[in-house]
Amino acid sequence: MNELVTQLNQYADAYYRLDSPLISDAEYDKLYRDLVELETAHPDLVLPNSPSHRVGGKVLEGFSKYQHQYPLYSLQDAFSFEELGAFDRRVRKEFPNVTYICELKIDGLSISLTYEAGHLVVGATRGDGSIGENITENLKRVQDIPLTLPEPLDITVRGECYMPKASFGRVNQIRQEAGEVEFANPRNAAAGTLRQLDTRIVAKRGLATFLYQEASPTEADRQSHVLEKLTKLGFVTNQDYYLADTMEDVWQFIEDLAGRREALPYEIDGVVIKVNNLAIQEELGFTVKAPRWAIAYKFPAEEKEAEILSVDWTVGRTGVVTPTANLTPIQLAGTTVSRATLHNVDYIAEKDIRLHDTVIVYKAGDIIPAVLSVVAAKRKQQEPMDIPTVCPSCGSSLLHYEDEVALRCINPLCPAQLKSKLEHFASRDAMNIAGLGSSIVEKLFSANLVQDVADIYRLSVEELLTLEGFKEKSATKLYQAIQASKENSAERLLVGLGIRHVGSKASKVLLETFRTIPRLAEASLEEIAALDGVGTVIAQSLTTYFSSEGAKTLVAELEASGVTLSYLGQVAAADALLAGMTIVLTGKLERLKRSEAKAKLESLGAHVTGSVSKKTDLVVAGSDAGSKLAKAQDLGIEVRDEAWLESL
Ligand code: 0OW
Repeated sequence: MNELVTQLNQYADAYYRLDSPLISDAEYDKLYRDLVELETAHPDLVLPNSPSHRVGGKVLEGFSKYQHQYPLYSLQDAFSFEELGAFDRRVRKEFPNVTYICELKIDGLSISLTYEAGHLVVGATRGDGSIGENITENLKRVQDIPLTLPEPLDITVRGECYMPKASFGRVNQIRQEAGEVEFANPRNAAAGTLRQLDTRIVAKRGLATFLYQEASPTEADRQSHVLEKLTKLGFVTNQDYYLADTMEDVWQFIEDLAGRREALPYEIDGVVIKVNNLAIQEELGFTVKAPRWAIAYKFPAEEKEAEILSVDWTVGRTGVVTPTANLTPIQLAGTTVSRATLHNVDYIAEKDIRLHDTVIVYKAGDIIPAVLSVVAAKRKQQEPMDIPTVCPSCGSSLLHYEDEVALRCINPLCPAQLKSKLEHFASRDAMNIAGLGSSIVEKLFSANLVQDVADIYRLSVEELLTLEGFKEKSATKLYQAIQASKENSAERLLVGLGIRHVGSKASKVLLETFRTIPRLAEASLEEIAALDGVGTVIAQSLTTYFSSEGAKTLVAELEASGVTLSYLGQVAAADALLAGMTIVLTGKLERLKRSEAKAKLESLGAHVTGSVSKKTDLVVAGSDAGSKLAKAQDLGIEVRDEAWLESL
């Protein structure tokens, strides 16, 4: 067995990692069959690095959540040499002799691999950077990911999982013949594949990886040595990197790369420029979201011509009126595009964009397409675009402040704004009120049952029953979802208030520090700005918001309705065992009291709630557990028992 496993892994490595097969597929299959014969005869002797772990089907119920031991960061973006220059000046101010490593920015999705004693134990997606999904079984079917390392190391590594262009072509060919929707691009194909619950599908999709980081502590002194170390450990690293002394060198590499990008066997969307010296990386540190020692240069997006057929003006949550052009349909970056944003009135004026103009449209990354410029030579319409003077939603006059590019409706009772505010308040990353989406908000609003978010908590089942389409069951369900949302930890409420620049990351940091909304409301600008990764823009936005009468009233009303205004999560260290996990306790516990069990889970950073839902990450079930356990099993949620809880 040892001999066969060593041989087969060597052949697989040569085939998948080094792209240079040593034997024919038939010879490989013959050896593989011999191994499977032995393993079937002696199942207790199967080796951990046997290739047989990579095949065979497991159809999972769902993916359990995985708490990353080391957070995964995103990257600042740059779209021009000037922006790279600004980044370089910031870094060089502190470290004049800094040098960079330029790595191709693989257009796949981030993965994290954790090995214990040299065996792969967890493979996970990035998720939100601290909680991802456990997709170990799928990643074992990515042939170039080693199941075991040449040394018995405990190590966590990060990289990009992607679909090579050749695999992408083949996969879409098969989908087309099967009458299935084709993937728009290799990135979506890779993401869709790793989301597959049937692992056999993953094995056939020909995914690959490039590893680029050792997340656990490393003895390496520079990024280029990290890549060498990862290669020695059997990982695939991208050797098409470049060491640059100056940003001019970096730009030279980028221009050279732009010329050979199409010829690469995989898609890239830019270049990741990192300070090569790891000690300097350590000094520069991170913002809330991204390292200060790296930047991603993104190649300009693909562009196409189209005609503007008409323009829609929509009022958003903050009262900003946004113009969107309806276009003659075009193919752009693999998708059909028939709408593109015109950004704002200043942009329209600046570019002199008119109705029926032929315009250049581009799509940068995953953001929605935008109109870039007018093809003057094809101009038909002489009249400039007519800009609305009154709000399309409430008819009040629109304002265009000097220092702002946007047209604004400032009517605090503007229906469009109030509706968007309500939708945002109930959305997934905010109060997460299931069932309170745009259509229900529309009905509540036109029935004059709600004006602002506090009204949501005054709704009764009887009132909900008056809405068209609501029956006893659905009205009660929505009512309960609203009531349950009062239990949310206050950072969700803070997100729900829709304060500009205050998203879920900032909300978490703010409430971990200030603990309650009222305390945050009275915090000074300096106190808030002093928080790591928060800064003055967010601080200014918060102090302005909380000083307004409307905010004071709203917070008081929410408090009166019994909405939680305090941070419930223990300030458990980010790497606490259960940090960020939503857990439900059910059934009778033999040895622990329910309150003790709840306190223990919370001390490990968990958020314990009363009802099982899609948001639940884990259920701890004692004896005689009833409907909640059944629901957890239906939803494929991980279930643990009391003994597990005691073992923590
Ligand atoms: N896509 C890539 C790539 C790379 C990480 C390390 C800390 C922050 C960024 O090829 N070569 N190197 C890094 O370095 N990240 C990459 O991709 C990132 C991951 C998440 C967002 C980007 O895609």
